[in-house]
Amino acid sequence: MVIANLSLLVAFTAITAGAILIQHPLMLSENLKPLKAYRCPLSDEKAAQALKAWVENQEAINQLDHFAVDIWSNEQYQVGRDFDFATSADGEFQPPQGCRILIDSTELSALISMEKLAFREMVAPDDADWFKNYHSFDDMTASIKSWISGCPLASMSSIGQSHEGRDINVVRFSSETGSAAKNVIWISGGIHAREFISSHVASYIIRSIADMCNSGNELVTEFLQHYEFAIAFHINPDGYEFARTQRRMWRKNRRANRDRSFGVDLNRNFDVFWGNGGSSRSPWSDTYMGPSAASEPEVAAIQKFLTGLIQEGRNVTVGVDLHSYGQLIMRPYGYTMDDHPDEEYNKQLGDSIRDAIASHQDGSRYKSQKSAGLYPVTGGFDDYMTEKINAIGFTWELRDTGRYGFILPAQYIEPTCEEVWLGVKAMMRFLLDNPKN
Ligand code: 0X9
Ligand code: ZN
Repeated sequence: MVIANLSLLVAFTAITAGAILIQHPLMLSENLKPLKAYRCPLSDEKAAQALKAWVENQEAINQLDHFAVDIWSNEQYQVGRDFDFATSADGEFQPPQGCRILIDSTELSALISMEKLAFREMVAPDDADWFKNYHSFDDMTASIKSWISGCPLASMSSIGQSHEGRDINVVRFSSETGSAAKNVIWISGGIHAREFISSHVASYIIRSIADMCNSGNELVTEFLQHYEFAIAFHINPDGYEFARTQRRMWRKNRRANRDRSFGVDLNRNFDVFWGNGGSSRSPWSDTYMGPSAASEPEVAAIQKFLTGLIQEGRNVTVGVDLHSYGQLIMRPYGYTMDDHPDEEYNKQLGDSIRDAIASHQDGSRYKSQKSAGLYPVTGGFDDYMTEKINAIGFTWELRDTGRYGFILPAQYIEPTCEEVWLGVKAMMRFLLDNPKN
């Protein structure tokens, strides 16, 4: 889970030789400073309000001083939920009442160090250990090219570039015959930089479908008679590379904002009810909506690609946007708890994905729910899919539920990929058995 990065508000001003430098202490050494994570159960309204007041006060302190608080949960303080945050503050720091340490600083630093070691650029694309490691954007892109190279149904193309000029790549699997020429399933990973597992799961899905070209797979073969896959494995590559090499908890893209802050939350920038709640106008916020709807090149590229499909007469049936963490299969809507007209169908599909994930031998328990049930947002990719593309816009929050949070140790990459692949297969089966049109 999310969200707002109050640490970004920790700007301090130094006056050096007449020049004013605004710096964020974490920019200098975030990965060197010990971080620890806390969990605060919001057992009743009083506890929720007390925590909200504490965070708001902390925000004020952050602007003046040095306690960096990085919120991992959302800022809606719902009773019955947990509120998770990390801080690099030292011994003087007093957590709010009722909060307990979720991951202590020794463990969190060890996890980050171990994760750095798990980035193996030298693992060959066909190595059985590929999914036991994390990978840079370039390494992942090269590996995917290699996996699909022998598969005539597959192609990879760039639909646009990020702020820093990296490609937003889409891998398409299409038999281009019959109704497959009409229906498209979209899957994306990496929209939030620090959610490393999401792009790896997207890569696993690509590899599993590509494997069909070598070994054959009845379900995939049948599915591709009726549907095309379009899989964008890394839609925020700049953010990912920044999180990977400089600030592990980075969430947004890397737009240079006017006020010297950086980044827009791409999952608040889509042209759907943009700026109408659940996002921030402050460029320092981790949920900054951006200067205008679809202002970000990454978002504009995706919207152009998807609307282009519609103009070609294609039908985008399902859009899945992969995130972490929380283990949730979330269906429309994301901005309101109102039922979608196809709520029954969407719920059945979501529930079947949840059940398939749990059926894996190490399968995790996911919850199937509406996206707005987590918290309502506007400008989200899921609602863009639902409202503007007429697809079922899903958000899947992958492992875990907070034990490791965003820093999911590398040994869990493979089981997470495997269980989610079972979910994707259940989705294929469901769509074949219950065609929408
Ligand atoms: O806040 C988000 O963008 C998603 N959670 S995350 O922790 N991965 O950042 C949840 C988005 C759910 N979608 C909507 N409520 N529309
Ligand atoms: Zn996310």
